[in-house]
Amino acid sequence: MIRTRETICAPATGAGGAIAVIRISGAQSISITGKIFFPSVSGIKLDEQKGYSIVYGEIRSGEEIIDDVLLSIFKAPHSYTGEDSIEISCHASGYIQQKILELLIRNGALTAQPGEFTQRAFLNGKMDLSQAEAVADLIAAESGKAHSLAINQMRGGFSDEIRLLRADLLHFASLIELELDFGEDDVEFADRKELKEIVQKVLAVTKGLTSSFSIGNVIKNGVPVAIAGAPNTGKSTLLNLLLNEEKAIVSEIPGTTRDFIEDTVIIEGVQYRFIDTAGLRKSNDIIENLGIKRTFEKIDQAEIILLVADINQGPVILMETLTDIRLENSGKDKKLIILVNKTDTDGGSKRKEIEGKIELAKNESLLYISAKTGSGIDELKMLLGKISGIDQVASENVIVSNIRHYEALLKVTDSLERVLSGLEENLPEDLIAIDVRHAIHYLGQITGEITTDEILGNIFSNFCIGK
Ligand SMILES: Nc1nc2c(ncn2[C@@H]2O[C@H](COP(=O)(O)OP(=O)(O)OP(=O)(O)O)[C@@H](O)[C@H]2O)c(=O)[nH]1
Ligand SMILES: [Mg+2]
Repeated sequence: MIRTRETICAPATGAGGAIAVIRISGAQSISITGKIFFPSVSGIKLDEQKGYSIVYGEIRSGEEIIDDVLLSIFKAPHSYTGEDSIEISCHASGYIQQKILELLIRNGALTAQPGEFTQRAFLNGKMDLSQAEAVADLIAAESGKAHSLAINQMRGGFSDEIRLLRADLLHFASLIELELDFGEDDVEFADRKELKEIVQKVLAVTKGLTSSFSIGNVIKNGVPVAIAGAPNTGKSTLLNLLLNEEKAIVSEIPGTTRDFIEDTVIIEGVQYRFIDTAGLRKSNDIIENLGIKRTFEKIDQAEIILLVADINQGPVILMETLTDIRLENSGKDKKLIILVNKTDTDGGSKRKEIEGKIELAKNESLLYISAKTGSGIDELKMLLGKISGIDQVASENVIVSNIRHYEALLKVTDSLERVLSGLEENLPEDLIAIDVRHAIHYLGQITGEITTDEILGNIFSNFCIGK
């Protein structure tokens, strides 16, 4: 059930810090707060305050002084939710916050559900649904790129794009439905060529958007990079170097890493998820074999594979491992970076043996590195940025990063492809009109022009309390 009349309250800040903010929103915000707040300048009345004003005073529970606080007052519709709202800035003690919330509730406010403030902002037309979702992404953003993606979406970049498409399709629908009204007379108001052009134009955009999802998804969740290779080649040493932390155990005993080890790090504004795996070899050890099985699973889930080899093993062994990985990768076309490691142990002769012996496919690159000294690691970081494709993403590009939007756009594309083939096969207008209506419907789901309580419930229940 979506509630809209009640006045709600919740802490808006997380644990830690000196000051906490408690938020109240709804028609009774000011009167409820007025019952527990005592201004330091007597005679000040909360309900006479203008929006955007700040009042200093005490929160009291009967005779007991709970805290010295500042109230920020917002008047409908000029607030985040569009309703009258108050933010109480108090000291960040858990006791104080609990006490203030209790007092608010005792005076008629209800505890806010996760995302309820943002849900109200949406219901009151302060933002559309995709903008509301971007608020959650913004809070969760861990890297510069994820942040700019969320900010762009929150400011309506994505919504504008969707609205333009929807307007084009509504225009299309009006043309074709006009014909329907005159169905008997067999008139054709709409020029078929023009109709086709509209659909082709919209299709091109929706296809572009859906294909941007793979990049949007990795920007949001981090680019998964598997570190694989034969035992003892220096995979864990490389992981530790990239993370700048002694995360994985390193030893000269082959088969040290058995289970995979995973952690994230941000390089040049992009989040990567590096996954160190068990060394690949034929083994009779049950546990090691389980680890190797997991290595293949991790390779499967990765966008990029770092294949680590020991320069001292020479080209023959390197080709063998490479062949195995290529076999695993066939048909998947993941990007592969071959890292010939331990170059610090080579005077140059080993490198000469390898150079020119390995033919690289188009999705493959090769670098000489030393995980011990760090040589070649800057080149590796640059290469990662380049081949993940994220470097090329300009901040003004509209990119889909939300799976709900992605799924809706797939349905739009599907419907439009049916429209196009309908036009080509000269199907009757009423059949074509149905698919156009579907496409419009799914576009409307993204921005929330069309929505259900269930969709809203799913979206906002994933928010944090107080947002
Ligand atoms: N000289 C040199 N030694 C290295 C380098 N990288 C790793 N080593 C050494 O190689 C040995 C194996 O390193 P690890 O990082 O444990 O290798 P691994 O690939 O994770 O090995 P497994 O987990 O057993 O598959 C250790 O003794 C490391 O100190 C390097 O660049 N140069
Ligand atoms: Mg290891």
